[in-house]
Amino acid sequence: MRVVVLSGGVGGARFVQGVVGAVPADDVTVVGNVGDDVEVLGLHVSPDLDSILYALAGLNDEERGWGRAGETWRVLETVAALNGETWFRLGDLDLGVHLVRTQALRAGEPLSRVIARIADELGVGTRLLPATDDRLRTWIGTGAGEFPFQEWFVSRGHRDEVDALRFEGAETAAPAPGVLEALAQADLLLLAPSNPYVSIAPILAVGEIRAAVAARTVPCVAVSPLIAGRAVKGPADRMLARLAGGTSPAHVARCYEGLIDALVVDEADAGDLDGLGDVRPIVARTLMVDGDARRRLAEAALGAVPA
Ligand code: FO1
Repeated sequence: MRVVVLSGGVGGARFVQGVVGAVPADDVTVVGNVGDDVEVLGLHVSPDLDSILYALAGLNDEERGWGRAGETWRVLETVAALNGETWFRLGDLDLGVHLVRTQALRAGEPLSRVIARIADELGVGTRLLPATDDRLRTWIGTGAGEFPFQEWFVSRGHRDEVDALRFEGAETAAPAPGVLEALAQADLLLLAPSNPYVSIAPILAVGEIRAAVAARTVPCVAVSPLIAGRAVKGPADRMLARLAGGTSPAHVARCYEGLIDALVVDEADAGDLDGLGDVRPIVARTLMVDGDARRRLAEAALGAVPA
């Protein structure tokens, strides 16, 4: 069964691990968010793509959720001693990837090719594609002003309530090579349990990707990132409450109106399924504590396609 997963970073990466545990790795294509990408210390950082790469390569730091296990911070210490930019913490192991990526991008290589090369070197057998090779950046509109995503998320600790989102560059962004082909050939589309507003929406902001998902002839299943109306980590619940008017499964489903056929919800939300309309609920345990839990969650979503 060929599967395409649209995914953000940390939670999405854990879900992708589960999908790869449930179907052969080379049947899976992951389309990752680049709206979080940021230039730090002159380097191009792709946090969500890297979280997925590190998770699939078994190099990720489970506890922190982002970056590499066994990370050290010697370079950052030097940067700090020199009064350089340290608000976005780049570890020594992580920096190697940013150096290689930035050099390749400056030499004119598209991001999709650089990511494919890095994935190959890390022994990742799953195809990981950025949503687009074009510049697409998420901006967060708040009462305190509009901020680039990472400035709001990391530097301001996502404390400001979000009033609006803007995906700079999305109007003209083209899907990265392979994205539309993968969507056309898939037997199942999955939306990972990532933040609908800042992880999945920037992918769907690429017009041709959204149109391909809307025109699908195969099931599309989203996995809710909320458990009992709360985010496991991060601002998804606050954003849903403010922007969608609530945190029930129906509010999550409404973020994907016309795009999904089923929504995987946690057992804790099984009593709160009103208002889903045509969207079929699939009740499962969605907390991805370990490899088994991730695979079981993936299997629940994959079950939307009859074997
Ligand atoms: N998140 C933080 O909260 N603080 C950081 O300093 C930070 C650095 C960082 C470096 C590389 C990377 O790939 C991710 C990093 N993240 C950091 C996580 C990142 O901001 C978020 O995981 C995503 O952008 C949200 O999906």
